[in-house]
Amino acid sequence: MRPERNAYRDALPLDGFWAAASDANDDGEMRGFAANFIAEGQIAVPGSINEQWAERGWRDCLGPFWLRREIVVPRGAAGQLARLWFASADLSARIWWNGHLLGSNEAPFLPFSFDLGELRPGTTHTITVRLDSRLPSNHPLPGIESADFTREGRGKDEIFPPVRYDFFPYSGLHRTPHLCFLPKSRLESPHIEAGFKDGGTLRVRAPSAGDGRIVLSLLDGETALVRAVAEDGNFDFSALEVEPWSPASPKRYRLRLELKRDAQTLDQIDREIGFRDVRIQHGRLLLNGEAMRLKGFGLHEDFPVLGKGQALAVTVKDLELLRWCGGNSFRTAHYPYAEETLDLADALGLLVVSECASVNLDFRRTTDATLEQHIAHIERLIERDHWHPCVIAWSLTNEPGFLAEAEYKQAAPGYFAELFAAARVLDATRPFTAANVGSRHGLLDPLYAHCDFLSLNRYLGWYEHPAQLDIAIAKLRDEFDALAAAFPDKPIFVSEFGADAVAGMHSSSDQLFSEEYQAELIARYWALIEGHQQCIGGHIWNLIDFKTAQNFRRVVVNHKGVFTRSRDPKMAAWRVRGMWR
Ligand code: GCB
Repeated sequence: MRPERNAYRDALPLDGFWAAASDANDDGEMRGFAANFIAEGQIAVPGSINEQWAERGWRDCLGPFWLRREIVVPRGAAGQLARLWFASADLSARIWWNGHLLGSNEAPFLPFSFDLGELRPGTTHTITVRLDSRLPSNHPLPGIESADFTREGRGKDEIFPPVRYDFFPYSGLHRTPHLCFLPKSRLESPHIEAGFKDGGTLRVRAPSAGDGRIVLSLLDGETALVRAVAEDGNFDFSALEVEPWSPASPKRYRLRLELKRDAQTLDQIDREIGFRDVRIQHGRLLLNGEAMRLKGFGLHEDFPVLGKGQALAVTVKDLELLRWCGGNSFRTAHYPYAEETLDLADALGLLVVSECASVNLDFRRTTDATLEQHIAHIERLIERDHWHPCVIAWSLTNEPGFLAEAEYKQAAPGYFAELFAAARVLDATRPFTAANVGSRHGLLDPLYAHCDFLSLNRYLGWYEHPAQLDIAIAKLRDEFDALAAAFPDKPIFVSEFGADAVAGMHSSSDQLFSEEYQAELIARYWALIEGHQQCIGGHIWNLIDFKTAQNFRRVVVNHKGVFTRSRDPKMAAWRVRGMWR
């Protein structure tokens, strides 16, 4: 559960400079780095290490890297439980406390924590982190091994650093870790479902450690709309007189949970919640009963120097650019974003398709353990984000496959069936989807049977039929019609479409990489999306140019942004603004 600061709990941010060392031979653990290592210099947290130390040869390295810092326990810690909390440690990590292994984490971009017991104020402790971005090839976010390149008949260095996905595999403590101080009798992570059906509905399950009763208050500013007590922490309300949350009016209320014993309050946590209903009905996406069209973008967490390191100013800037274009939604392609991004989306009324870190699932390598891990990551994602009103759907994976049609159709259906079934148990209030790619797997991807709405990543006019927009649009229209006939109740959503454009490159005719062609392709797709009765919208790929691994298809960045990496508009941004506002 994310750190919170109030009269009962506190949290010490662990941002700042961390001592760093490389481990090129991957023998740091053997050499006792967990207890101590000779620092080569300092790395700033939050931040990716790759760009900070590019000059030392760290840019294209996947790790392992070692980071270490000391902390002095503050005076408020007396009598409290200390919990070391990482908002994420990417892409995987092992953590030591004073040289003792606390544990490891292999879920990229998700939080995890370790309970440390009570710490004596004034004592000094050391936190050591070993980061490693070399994920195994049977991970839900599969890594790539040189044997894979050989089998695929490709040069080992064709993509460098070697990854399956089209974003740079930045390593780092990308979000500020915290040392949290919690009351020993305390609340644990609550489950909160706020819906809207004939008024507000609210279901809360608030577990606690230590006895006491749980008091729930629903506050609108200073006014308490509801106040209720439960020994077991279970609450269910309906017909609450609340305003629904929507893009037009993202009204939020404060949900306060308190743990009390007699007249004494032992703990408190607050959440800004919103009441809304999302459902798929008759081929439409309904928000509070009204049909919604999703207009927006796929994004990335990416900025020069910071890499994937969090900076709230960049978060604000990016969501403001999205709104400037007239967008109402985005997908957290291709991994869970920082929790603050969702806080901001809640406040701005933006709709979010939240995606698990899973791209190009490699069914030649998946095992039972892959599926188990994938489900565990989805569980952690849903636990973290389920209470945000902005999250309207879960995307379980992006472009699974990497196989020819026949092999894929054999390996994938069983995996999908179990994945979706397990996910649906975790959240019955939102639709589930996953993004499929092109026509690699024939017209009827087995993925579709499990999706509540179909998410299509389509690059006709770019990777297929380049510079031939008439053919591209006609083919896409045929595909929409065929899918609508095959799945009359499932809305179609174009989860990615776009074209690369190099800012400043112009052409008077259809020319790949020109700003004109990018703008034209987007406008032609949008006309099709808007005009099709079963299409609920689309997300342009991408809002902003983003850095990728090195390969001959990319000039440093993927240029499909309608803004450059420094956030300046290309022609397409103005065109989209004209279309959407
Ligand atoms: C896709 C992927 C995305 C890529 C994009 C592209 O289908 O989902 O990660 O960046 O295509 O530009 O190739």
